[in-house]
Amino acid sequence: MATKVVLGVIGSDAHVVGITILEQALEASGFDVVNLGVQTSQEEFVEAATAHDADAVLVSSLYGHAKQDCEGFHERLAEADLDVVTYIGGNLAVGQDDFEETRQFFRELGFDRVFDSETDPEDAILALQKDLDMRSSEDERERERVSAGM
Ligand code: B12
Repeated sequence: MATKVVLGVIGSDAHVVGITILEQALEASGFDVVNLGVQTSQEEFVEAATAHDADAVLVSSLYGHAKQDCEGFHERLAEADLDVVTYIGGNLAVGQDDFEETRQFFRELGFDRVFDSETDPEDAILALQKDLDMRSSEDERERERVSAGM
């Protein structure tokens, strides 16, 4: 079964080109993509991830309000009992003078990886494949521990 990825632009942001490119690149790499499009609320991400039993949620933001738009996002995912890989990318802060600070901010919010606007979609896809492989081998080890009564 193909890996399912939910993708969207969060908040009131209407920049559509980046996620369209990401959608195409993900599909070309064999992912099953649910593209929620622009101006997607946190609730819509959570509902789609639940409805499609997503493995990963990819959030895009270009217009400089990602920090506000993403506050509480991971708490909502946790409330819905969703244990998914989460990435965010785009133009994540106004100005983006120090991307390391921006990366740190979003890592602390709970995103597994944070990408800037220079990101080559192929690099993000390689990272995603790696993170999902790692998760499935951790799950496998956990199942073995449980069945061995450990
Ligand atoms: C085209 C454009 C618009 C168009 C959008 C048309 C459309 N429907 O898409 C219009 C004119 C509508 C627009 C409006 C606005 N825009 Co505008 N826009 C741009 C512009 C020129 C290009 C964006 C683009 O399409 N890039 C091409 C795609 C391929 O690149 P990308 O979007 O960056 O996506 C790539 C990466 O970022 C990354 N990526 C993106 N998301 C994700 C997510 C993940 C998980 C990963 C891994 C990677 C990833 O991968 C993508 C593919 O390579 C940029 C400047 C620029 N050069 O980036 C400004 C820019 C994004 N806009 C900006 C602003 C401020 C606005 C407005 C607020 C302006 C205003 N005052 O009204 C409004 C916002 C409206 C809204 N509600 O969203 C600012 C944002 C500033 C900031 N973040 O600090 C920018 C950077 C311009 C600038 N230098 O000031 N905009």
